Parts: sequence; C-alpha cells; structure tokens
Amino acid sequence: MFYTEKEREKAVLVGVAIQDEGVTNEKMLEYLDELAFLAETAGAETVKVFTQNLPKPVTATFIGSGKLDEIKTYITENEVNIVIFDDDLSPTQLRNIEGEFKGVGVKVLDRTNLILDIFAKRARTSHAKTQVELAQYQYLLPRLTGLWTHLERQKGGIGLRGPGESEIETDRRVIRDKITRLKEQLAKIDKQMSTQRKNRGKLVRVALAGYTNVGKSTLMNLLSKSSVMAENKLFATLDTTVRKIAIRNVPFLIADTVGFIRKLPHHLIESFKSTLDEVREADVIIHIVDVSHPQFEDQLRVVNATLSELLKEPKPTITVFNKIDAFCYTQKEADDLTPMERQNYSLEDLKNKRMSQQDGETVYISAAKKENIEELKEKMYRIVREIHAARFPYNDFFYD
Ligand SMILES: Nc1nc2c(ncn2[C@@H]2O[C@H](COP(=O)(O)OP(=O)(O)OP(=O)(O)O)[C@@H](O)[C@H]2O)c(=O)[nH]1
Ligand SMILES: [Mg+2]
Repeated sequence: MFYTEKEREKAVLVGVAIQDEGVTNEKMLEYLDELAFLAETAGAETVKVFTQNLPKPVTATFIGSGKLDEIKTYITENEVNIVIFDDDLSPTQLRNIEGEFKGVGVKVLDRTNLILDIFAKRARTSHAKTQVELAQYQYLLPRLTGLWTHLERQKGGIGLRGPGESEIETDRRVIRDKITRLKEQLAKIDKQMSTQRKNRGKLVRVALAGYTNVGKSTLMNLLSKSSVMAENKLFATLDTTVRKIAIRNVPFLIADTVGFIRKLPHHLIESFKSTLDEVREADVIIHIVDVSHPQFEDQLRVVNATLSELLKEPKPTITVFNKIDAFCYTQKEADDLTPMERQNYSLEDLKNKRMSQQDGETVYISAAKKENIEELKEKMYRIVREIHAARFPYNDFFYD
C-alpha cells in the first residue's frame, strides 16, 4: 500500500542551531525552508517546525529529551506520519529517537534519507535507478536494527520506497547480496558510459552545473532546442543529458547534470560518481546561479566548494546569474541602521558587488524570458572556439 500524491503524508521538521558549528538561528531557519521544499518535493506536507539551540548535538538522541517529549506530544495529537531531521543522524541516534517515539506510529527520517527518497522517485534510467538503489541500501544497512519494524501498519511511503515505487527490502542478508549485485551492475554501466564518453571524440565538452532548481535544464532546452524536463522541484534532473550543438560554426557538446545541494552526503556522491564525471571531464563549466533565490550567495559557495573538490584543477568557467526577471528588491536607503542586504540592493548593486568578487566571466540572464542569451552565447563561443582551434589545428574552416 503506497501513499499517492493525494494523501500527502504529514511531516514535522526538526532543526538545530549548533553553536559550535557556527550555525546561527537565522541560518537554521533558512536551512529548514530548504528542508520543507525537499519534503514537499517528496510528497509530504510540513505541518510544524521544531527548533532548538545547542552548543553541540546530544550524543544519544541529537536533540534534548525535553524537546523530544514536546515533539512526541505534538505528533500524537496531530496524527503526524514523519519526523524529518535537517541533520544527518547516526544509526544509534536514529535508533534511540525511534525508541522514544515507539508506539506513536511515526517514521523518523534524516536529510540524507529524504534526499535519497526524492532521488528514488525521480530516477528514470536503469543507470540512475541502480545508483539510487545502491546509495539507499548503503544508507540502510547500518541502520537496520528495529528500523520501522514497528511500523507494519504504515508500510510504504516516504523513506521506504525504492526506485520505481517498489518497496525497499529490509532483510539484512538480502540487502548485503543486493549491494554486491548493484555494485557489479554499476561497474558495468560505468564502463559503458565511460566508453561512450570516449567515443564522443575530441569535441569540446561544456557542462551545465549548479545548485538544484536554478534553471540548468531550462537553459539546456533553450540552447539545444531539446526537451529535458524542467520544473519547480528539487532534483528534477537526475540523469545527464548530452546534446551536440553549434554556436555559429563551432560544434560542441553540452551536458545537463544533476543539481548540487548543501550537505550532500559523501556516500551519495560516491554512487553518483559517474554522473558527476560529466562535470569532471568537461572542458568548460557553465555555473548557473538563481539570483532570485534569497540564499543564492550561499548556494554559489556550496557549488564552488563542490566543484573544487570534484575538479583536480580549475576549468574555464562562466558564471551565469539566471532568473534576473524574478530578481526583486525593496529600495531602502542604506544607512548605518539598514545594512546592504539581499532585499535592498538592486541588480546594478549586485553586479557591482559581484565584480569585486572575481567570479571570472559572468553574465546575467533570464532563461525563461530569453534575456541576454546572445551575450551568454558570445562568451561561450569565445571560450569554446579557443579550445576547439587548439584541438583541431588543421581544420581549415574560418572563425568569425
Ligand atoms: N522566473 C524564472 N524562472 C526560471 C528561469 N529559468 C528557470 N526557471 C524556473 O525554475 C525552475 C527550475 O528550472 P529547471 O530548469 O528545472 O532547474 P534545474 O537547475 O534543471 O533543476 P534540477 O534539475 O531540479 O536541479 C522551473 O520552474 C523553471 O521554469 C528564469 O530565468 N526565470
Ligand atoms: Mg534539471
């Protein structure tokens, strides 16, 4: 028995401002906004948010026992289905928290578990499905003892579905076998993909990269006239799409890739290695940023950090500030009491501010409204042409 979109599961979210990690109250609330969006994407409705300030997480239960009691009372009275923690819980913490909620009939999920669930829902190709299933089982194995076994009544739903809505296995021995088999399968697919990438020859490769939901697929569709699914959901794209396009007389390959997100768990990155290879092996990176997002500067930092982890050396990059049509601000006089904040600087202020940050090549566009696309294409053309000319020195065609 699965939950359909109509019977949305009711979720409460739990966030902790961990002082020792420098997480302020404000930051925690921003993170929780993102968690609520993730929960919504997974098909849950957030009915309440619980927060706590702690110097560091409580070893046994992540949050304090008073807070746990408070949550327990709320979920009992309001028929809540899931409790989602914004931070990753250790297997022991998860077990202890489940112990506290025993008899209430609620599932406990952490951020990774939720992201994996969305990935499972979104996976389309056998490659993506295999990657997601492997990551799910690797996550699940150390957490199996007592995991949701008291939840017979509520089988299925968020956190318990594998790719293609199949229910995930909970037998330890079966899971071990599955992990072995999935790894073999993945190794085979990875090899095929790598051969495929090599067979593409020496054409210049451009990868669209960026935080999730910034407009990568929308731009891909615009540049390549293809129809990759683009929608206002996190992780709409899980599979890489590659298209051959040309700007004027220079042909090259362009790839739309999976979006990045804050706190992307390590083992998840591992099983998505070959998806990220597209970015790793690209000649040029187009880093897309959603300027209309209140936390776009944070997102930009997360993506830059992930990129520098991923790439051995920096690659030619164009930073594309997208969604300028949706960039809004309330004009306030900046004075001693009103610092320059995201809400009170204009697009011009933003451009000036970014200019001093040395982003390298930058361009401001709206993929949806097709604004400034020519300027972006011109910048792409110049970079790609240079690499192309070095790679095909005897090609006797003329550049504009
Ligand atoms: N206002 C505005 N919305 C945009 C623009 N570009 C894209 N969007 C919207 O932003 C949402 C996300 O777009 P996608 O192209 O799916 O974003 P993505 O980066 O591929 O997202 P994931 O694949 O989920 O990581 C969609 O609802 C788009 O219609 C833009 O220039 N302006
Ligand atoms: Mg996409």
